[in-house]
Amino acid sequence: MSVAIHYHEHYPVNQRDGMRDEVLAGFAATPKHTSPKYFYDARGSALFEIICQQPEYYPTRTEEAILARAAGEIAELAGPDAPLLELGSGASRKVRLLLDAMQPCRYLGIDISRDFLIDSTRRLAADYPWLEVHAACADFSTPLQLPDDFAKARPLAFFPGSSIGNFDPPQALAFLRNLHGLLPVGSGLLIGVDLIKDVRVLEAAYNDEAGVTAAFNLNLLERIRTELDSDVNPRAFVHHAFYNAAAKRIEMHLVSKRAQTVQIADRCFHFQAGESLHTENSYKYSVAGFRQLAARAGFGALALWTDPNALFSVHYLCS
Ligand code: AVI
Repeated sequence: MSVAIHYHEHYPVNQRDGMRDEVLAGFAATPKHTSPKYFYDARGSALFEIICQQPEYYPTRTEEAILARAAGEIAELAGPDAPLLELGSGASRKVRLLLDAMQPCRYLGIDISRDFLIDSTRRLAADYPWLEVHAACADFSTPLQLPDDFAKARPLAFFPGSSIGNFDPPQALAFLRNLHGLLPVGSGLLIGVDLIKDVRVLEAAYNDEAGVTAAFNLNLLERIRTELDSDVNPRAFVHHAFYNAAAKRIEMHLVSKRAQTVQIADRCFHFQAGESLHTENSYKYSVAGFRQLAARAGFGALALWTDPNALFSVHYLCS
């Protein structure tokens, strides 16, 4: 079957230059850090999908169960003519629950990982022949622009997986404000948000037995090595993830096994033994805490669903 996908290139940034400059700045900073968006090359995106299937990583299956239960109500709240837009669409599996319930005429998937986006929108277009499928390769942590068909209607924006938690609170607020400005009045935002819970459950989710999260974290160094002309050796670092209760976040780090100097694009960076590169934060919220943040961005709370163990929340916000 032939499928029509409309590709949008709103963000003609030179991605490799942007990554090099940001990685160099992060390695030069104290403490050393990198942006989690650089996890998602093709291998990183594939590893993330495997993380989502690990028994310890509860967010994916919990959010899917919530969406399966709430899909009918969500479709009613969105209304019959709402196009669907998905931020950070990844493998676009959860969105199928919404497509089945809403039967929208148009879908736009936005993701930073181009090949992954193309694959997943192709699969959607093949499985939903009645759906007009659009794809935009973009970094949704920078200002976005919607294609006309979406900007003129009142879309339902879907931001699943608690990806909002990978922004620091000021960035999360800026992102939500930007999204609020982008969505026409009367649009909805359906957003998955991971909840604060027992530290053992949280830490197990980021330290799975099979070592997939460790491979995902270390793949960042492999990406730097191959894409940025670097001699960094991923085997000289170890994965470390823990819950920082004061900051309400899981922190992921790559800890240097020994004193070493790493070269990236003609610059040298020294690591002491035990020194870490901070690669990700994953903030956890209370329902009230997240509603406050959303309200500061201009969103009203319309509906909320959680699971029986209060592990995860899905908020329906209105702009
Ligand atoms: C994409 N994001 C919401 C995941 C999270 O849980 O913060 C990324 C992740 N990092 C390690 N495991 C999963």
